Amino acid sequence: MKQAFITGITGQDGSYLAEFLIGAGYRVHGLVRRASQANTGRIAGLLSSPQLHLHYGDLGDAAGLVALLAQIRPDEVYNLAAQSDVAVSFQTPLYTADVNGMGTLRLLDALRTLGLSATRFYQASTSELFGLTDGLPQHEGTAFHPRSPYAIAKLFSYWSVINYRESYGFHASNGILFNHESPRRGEEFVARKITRGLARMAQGLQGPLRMGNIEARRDWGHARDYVRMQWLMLQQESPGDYVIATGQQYSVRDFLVWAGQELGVDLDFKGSGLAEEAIVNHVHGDAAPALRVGDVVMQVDPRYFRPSEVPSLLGDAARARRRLGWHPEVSARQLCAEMVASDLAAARCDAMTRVQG
Ligand code: NDP
Ligand code: GDR
Repeated sequence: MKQAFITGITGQDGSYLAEFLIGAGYRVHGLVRRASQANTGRIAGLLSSPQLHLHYGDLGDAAGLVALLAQIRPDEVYNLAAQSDVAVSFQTPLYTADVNGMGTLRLLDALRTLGLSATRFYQASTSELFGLTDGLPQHEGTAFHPRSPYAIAKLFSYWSVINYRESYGFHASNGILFNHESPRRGEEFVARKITRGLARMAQGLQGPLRMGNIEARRDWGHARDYVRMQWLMLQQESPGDYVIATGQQYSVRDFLVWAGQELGVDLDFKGSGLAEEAIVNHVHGDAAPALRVGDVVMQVDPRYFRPSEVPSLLGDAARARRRLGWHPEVSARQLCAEMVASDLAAARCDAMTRVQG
């Protein structure tokens, strides 16, 4: 049985990847941080699997990583752990640099010092490396211009992977993934903030969303599609670096409009810049009993603007298509529908509990 080690197994991608690898017959070892409340909700369905083994640890703890890797001797390592919130990285730049940059080096060097150079290594690199670029779409040859402590730390990891490949012959690959979401996405990221927020408003559970730059444009895919590719990269004879994206770009504003439509609510935008609001102009169906024409569902709030923004990301995944035979199966619009349906079901449950309580 092949052994995989996943850091970040409790996160969005880690949970889908663990499901995928267990389904493919792997023994999966996951790194879990000790927390004061359970942080294994996303992998709850896997906890009873005899193929899953969880280990306490942290990317900050080099000695712990060495001990774990010596014990597990994995065939494949997937380094998904990170302080993954770009906005938060401006408030915690040193911590973010340590986890997202040095953390990767700790893992790579643990493999080197243990002589595990045959272990295949996947690094969760990101479209945030591109940051501010002149031309679209972005591809593997596009120059990087990182715009946040998050992205700068990830750039260190990106090059560390290439350096261990070139210096020590590691089978180490970077997946340069564009934004990917799912019903399991963290609630602070914009797509989930919108689907969860509107679903809860529809049930009368919360007031308007406060948001930042709604003109930002992203290339959104589905996390389940993207973890399949992470595995595929490690099955290739040679390592490499791959952009993974849908090739379609939409604005945050578009995503907001779609989420409204999924709930039977059409939105109008009034005002501009810092005074812009989204207002309900038509309600059809019964998915949003608490919303009425004229209700404000979103207000722009300067607190959500970032010190430096990444305005426009659009990926060209031609290399992944050509070499890995990979293509995305879920469109951004379908993704939005799935997320709204999931958040609406949860909001209806919360609303029922509130009424009964
Ligand atoms: P999440 O934020 O959902 O998950 C992050 C994971 O990392 C969690 O399991 C978290 O643990 C863990 N973690 C955080 N800090 C540490 C640490 N110091 N030591 C050990 N584990 C830690 O991220 P995603 O699943 O969305 O993303 C996975 C990876 O892919 C990340 O590296 C992210 O930067 C990168 N990425 C994500 C993209 C996306 O659109 N989702 C796009 C491109 C790259 P806990 O549950 O305890 O918080
Ligand atoms: P991003 O994702 O920064 O691209 O990083 P996020 O969903 O946080 O932001 C996307 C864009 O939306 C704009 N925005 C808002 N963002 C948030 N979170 N909240 C708001 O209220 C809001 N209003 C507007 C942002 O300014 C931004 O332009 C994600 C993470 O998963 C990273 O770990 C990963 O590397 C990249 O995607 C690819």
